[in-house]
Amino acid sequence: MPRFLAAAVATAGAAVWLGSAAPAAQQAPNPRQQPGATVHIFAPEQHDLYDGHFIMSANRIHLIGGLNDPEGWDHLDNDAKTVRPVSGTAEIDVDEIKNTGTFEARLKIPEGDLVLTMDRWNEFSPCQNGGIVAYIHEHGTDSGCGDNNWPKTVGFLAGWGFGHATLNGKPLYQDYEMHFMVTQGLRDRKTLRVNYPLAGKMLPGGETNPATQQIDFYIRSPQPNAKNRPARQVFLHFFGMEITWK
Ligand SMILES: [Cu+2]
Repeated sequence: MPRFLAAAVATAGAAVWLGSAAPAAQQAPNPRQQPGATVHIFAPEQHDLYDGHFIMSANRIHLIGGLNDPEGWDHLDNDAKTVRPVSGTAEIDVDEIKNTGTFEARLKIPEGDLVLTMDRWNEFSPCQNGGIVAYIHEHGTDSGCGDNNWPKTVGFLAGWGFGHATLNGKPLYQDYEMHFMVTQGLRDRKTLRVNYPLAGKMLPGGETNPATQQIDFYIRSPQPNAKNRPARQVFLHFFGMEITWK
């Protein structure tokens, strides 16, 4: 039984056993089953024709901050103060079932030609389902998957692993952690701001705009640095405002 189905059955069983004495809030968050959701869709693996093969291009890429920012930077930059457009694309061609395939971004940044390449997919947490997963809720404080650096959102496709970067053909980063996620819109299409945490948030679906779609991706050092946000020595972070499914 796929892991998500097993978790759902276990959760349902626990709810029955506990009866009406157990409020829904006490159930462990399930990244595929959000309490209060009014749309239910089938998981990818519940479709006869699901082939697990996602081919996507990401465009309108933006870099947050810069390569050589002095310590104390904010590379989440929800206010979009240090965001700049860069030319180039991110190309994804993966098998979500087998956890194989490629992620590569080729970008022109102020310092030159930057290439980010995923070298091996890796599951850092069970919700990542082998390193590549489709159709889960991620991030926020209650999605059941990921940290709260981003709002809770539907991840149409996400991948985690280790990769490297080159700048003008020379090694820049090696064996760094990488993550990409194609999600509902987190950034306003005009201001590029992330409205998170949202003051006076009333609704459970997270601080996203499901009328838009985008990608975030980063390469980050294993070395921490508490003065930076996120608290890493390196956290090179991009987002893209256009996604093409092929
Ligand atoms: Cu993510």
